[in-house]
Amino acid sequence: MPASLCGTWDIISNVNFEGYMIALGIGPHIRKIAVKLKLRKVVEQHGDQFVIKTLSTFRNYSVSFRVDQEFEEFTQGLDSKHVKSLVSWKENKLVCEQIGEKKNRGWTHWIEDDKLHLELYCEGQLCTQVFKKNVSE
Ligand code: VLZ
Repeated sequence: MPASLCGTWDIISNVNFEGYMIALGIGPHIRKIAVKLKLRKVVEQHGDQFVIKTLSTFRNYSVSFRVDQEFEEFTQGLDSKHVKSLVSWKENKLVCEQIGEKKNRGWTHWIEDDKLHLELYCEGQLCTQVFKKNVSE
C-alpha cells in the first residue's frame, strides 16, 4: 500500500506553473494572478473513489473519480476544456491522463518524504509542485 495522499496540503514550491498555464492557453491576466496563489490540496479517498480539491483565494477546482474508470472532466475555471480523464496507480504514483485538444496532458501525484508531490504536464511543459501536510485542521 502506498502512503496515503489524504489530508490537507499547503504548497511549498511551484516550479514552471507559468509554462504549464501557457501550454494550457491561459491568458496573461489570469496567469499573473494564478502564479502567486498559495494553493491548497484537499484529498479524500474512499477505496477507489477520490476527490481532489485545489483551493485558493482566487478560484477553487474539484475533481472526483474512480481509479481505472474513464470519466468526462470539464476543467472549469482553469482552461475550461472538456477532456476524457483516466486515473490509475503506476507503482506508488497516482497518474492521470487527460485526453483532449492538448497533447500529452495529465498529472502525477505521489508521497515522498511526508510531502505531497504533483507533476502537471501539458504539451512538453512540466510544472512541479510540492505540498506539506497541514496539521492544524
Ligand atoms: O490538479 O490539475 O491535483 O485536479 C490552479 C487553480 C490549479 C487556480 C492547477 C488557478 C491545476 C486558476 C490543478 C486559474 C488558472 C490540477 C489536479 C491534481 C487535480
